[in-house]
Amino acid sequence: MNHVRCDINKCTRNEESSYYLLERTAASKWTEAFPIGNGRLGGVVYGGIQREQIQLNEDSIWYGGARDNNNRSAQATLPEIKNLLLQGNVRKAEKLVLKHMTNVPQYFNPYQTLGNLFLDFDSDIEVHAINNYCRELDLEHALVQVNYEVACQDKEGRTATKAVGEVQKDAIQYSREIFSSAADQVMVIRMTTTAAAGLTFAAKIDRRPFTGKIIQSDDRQAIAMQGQLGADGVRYAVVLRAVVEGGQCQTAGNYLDIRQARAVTLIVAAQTSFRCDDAYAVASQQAKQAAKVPYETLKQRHLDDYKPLFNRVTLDLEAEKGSRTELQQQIPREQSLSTSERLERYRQGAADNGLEALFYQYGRYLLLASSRPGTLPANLQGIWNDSYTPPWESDYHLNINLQMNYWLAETGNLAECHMPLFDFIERLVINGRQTARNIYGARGFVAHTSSNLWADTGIYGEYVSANMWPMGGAWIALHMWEHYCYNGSLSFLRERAYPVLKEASLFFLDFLLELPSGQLVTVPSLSPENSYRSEQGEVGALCYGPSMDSQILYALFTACIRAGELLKLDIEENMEQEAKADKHLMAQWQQARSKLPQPQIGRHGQIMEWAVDYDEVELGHRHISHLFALHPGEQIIPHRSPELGQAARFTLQRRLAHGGGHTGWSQAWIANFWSRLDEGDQAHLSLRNLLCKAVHPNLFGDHPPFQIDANFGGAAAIQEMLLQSHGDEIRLLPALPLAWQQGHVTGLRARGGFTIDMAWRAGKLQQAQITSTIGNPCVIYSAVPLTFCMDKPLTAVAATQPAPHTYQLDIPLGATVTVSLA
Ligand code: FUC
Repeated sequence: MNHVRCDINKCTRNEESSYYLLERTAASKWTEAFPIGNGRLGGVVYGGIQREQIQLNEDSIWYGGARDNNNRSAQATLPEIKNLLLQGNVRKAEKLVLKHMTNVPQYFNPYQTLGNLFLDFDSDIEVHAINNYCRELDLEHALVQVNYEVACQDKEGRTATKAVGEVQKDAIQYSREIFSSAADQVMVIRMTTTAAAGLTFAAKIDRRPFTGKIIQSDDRQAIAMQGQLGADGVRYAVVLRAVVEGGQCQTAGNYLDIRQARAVTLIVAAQTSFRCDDAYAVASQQAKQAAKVPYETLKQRHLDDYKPLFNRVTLDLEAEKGSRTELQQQIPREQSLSTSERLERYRQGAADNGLEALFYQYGRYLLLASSRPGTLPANLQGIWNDSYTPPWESDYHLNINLQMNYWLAETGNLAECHMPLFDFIERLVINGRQTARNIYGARGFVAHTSSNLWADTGIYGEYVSANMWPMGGAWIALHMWEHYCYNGSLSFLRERAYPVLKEASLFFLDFLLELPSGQLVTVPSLSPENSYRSEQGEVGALCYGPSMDSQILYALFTACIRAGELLKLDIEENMEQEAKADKHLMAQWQQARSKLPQPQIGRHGQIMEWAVDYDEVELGHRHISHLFALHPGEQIIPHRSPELGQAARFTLQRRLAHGGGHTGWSQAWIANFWSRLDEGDQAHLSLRNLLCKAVHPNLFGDHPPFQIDANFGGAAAIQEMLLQSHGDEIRLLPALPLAWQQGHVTGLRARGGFTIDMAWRAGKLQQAQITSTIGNPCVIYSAVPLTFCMDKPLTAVAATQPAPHTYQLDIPLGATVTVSLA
């Protein structure tokens, strides 16, 4: 370090934020680094002192081009496969499926990292000279801050050492602030120091060993990397532009060479040919535009965009007086435990309700950072991936993972974040029509277990016990119905949800096979990734009529029927030809639904996973697909069908007793199941297990390895513990665990069009405020008596009681009703 004059200057901080991840050392590995994103353009920030590394992602960086993945020999072989399965000849059927239905091509091409941004600082700071290092991911502002100070040397060249938190008067302070802006579609890295001319560094972007062509801008203030992801893959460009205050910047070889600056703003822009013809032109234009805008304005535009979305929901799981968690909450931020220390203490058995609330808000943060209108949906890793060959290609898995990514969106008041999924589903419909026709000779659309950038719908790869599953499209289509249930938009239902639901249903009206018993079943299919032992002693996964399929179809036909009823009302007077034809579909949906196998209780007392009460091969299997009816479905509502509720409870216990829940997402789903069974303490235990065993130091979910579904599914479970609204009734605090004795939540949304705030104390509802956003009647289920009061004019609200424990009240659009215990 040079001798420089140091000013006393406190680290620049944002106004205090309640939700943050904090560390006191730079990340030494990717899963310690902090993720940022604007839905499309993401980064994982390490916070190094000599070298800063930001690993970069752009959501359309997928290797290779579109492929026809429909095995053309499928249709001819399908009747034989069906017969074999009906006769219990599983092994032979699986061999035929491998050759004739799947395996074209043998594997997917992956979603990949965009590369790395490296900043190599021109200084030789000794480690002991660094003080007060702090790296923070502030969820309320969606930015990473890195702050540290460097002790000045005395005349003999010695640097002063001092205690943590102690501010040295003549220390030099360094600050970095990094965010990815949805408003300006760029990543912004701001660096400042209190030393005059204190920032000298070289910046480069690489993609080793696949680094593209590096080009320099004419004004020598920017470099860019351009390349293509395989011969027919997308072409990409990533641009790095510097705005330097009080120093110089020029391009030098592959670097931006920045010298003696007081402050520097770096702008990163990236585009691919998936969205624009000339990725370089668009990215460099975006970077140039942003570079003209003062840093504070860029930051303000980012905050104006982000904060209103994030702040819609607050969650405080206050600790009891005097508990260790409460003490932790009172500690000033400077001295508070780092996130990894908190996690470690939690793992040792300490309570930390604040950490659980943080995990909830981290889920919402990650959804905002990986899924915004106009982007691709969040894949297996959201948008964050540092590899060229990530696990499962970091694809879209439609047999639980992609769905789980969006369980949080509606109740968590981030319905906009659901939109990329709907755009994607509409692309699935286009490809899925071809697949339905080519593979099955059926109408409508079908999608299987996995998909990718190109929204492929065929049966991919060699792993038959996962991929020969034609239900991905039907399940994911239900998300569009769910979106309608929350916002009540008939135009969304008519123009977007209904066409998709209808086409999903058309496929099954053709594909379902009628058994001699009269039941309609799917075949060939499977219960995701689990296998069974047949009566003939064969072990396999393929079968007819797995329970999950029937349950998904029950939900699909129900959604179609309800959508049909709603839209008929809406369009009756002027019914067009197509709508008239759909009238006939109503009858077909009703009939098909009535012939689906219902959830059945097997010989162990469990919900049966298959149409036959087979033995499971892996009793603790991570998928618990046959409880779809409990969650996210609503066919099993325990207080309405207690026997099925009990069987569902037993199914979970049996899975867990045999080691179930060993992956992050599986544990998250289990927490949701327990919530639907009103088992708050069990749900909380699952959440604890998730945080203890299945998160990385940066709280990324761990499958292992990193998979983001556990973040979203775990956060969804937290809100499911606090509020449920399936089965046409709202339930307040249905699965509150003992550990959350008091707390409050604001801004959660319920189906039917309500926004709900709640406060509770001593484990009991203190007050809830329900605001109507549509004007629908509000039905509340509560085992304890409730009273209701309207805000304007302040009047008691009379509620009818259509059924035991059920209250129905009219809340005018925009009005708020306060609910209290009677
Ligand atoms: C499903 C799961 C696996 C993994 C993969 C991406 O198929 O069975 O555990 O999560 O998706």
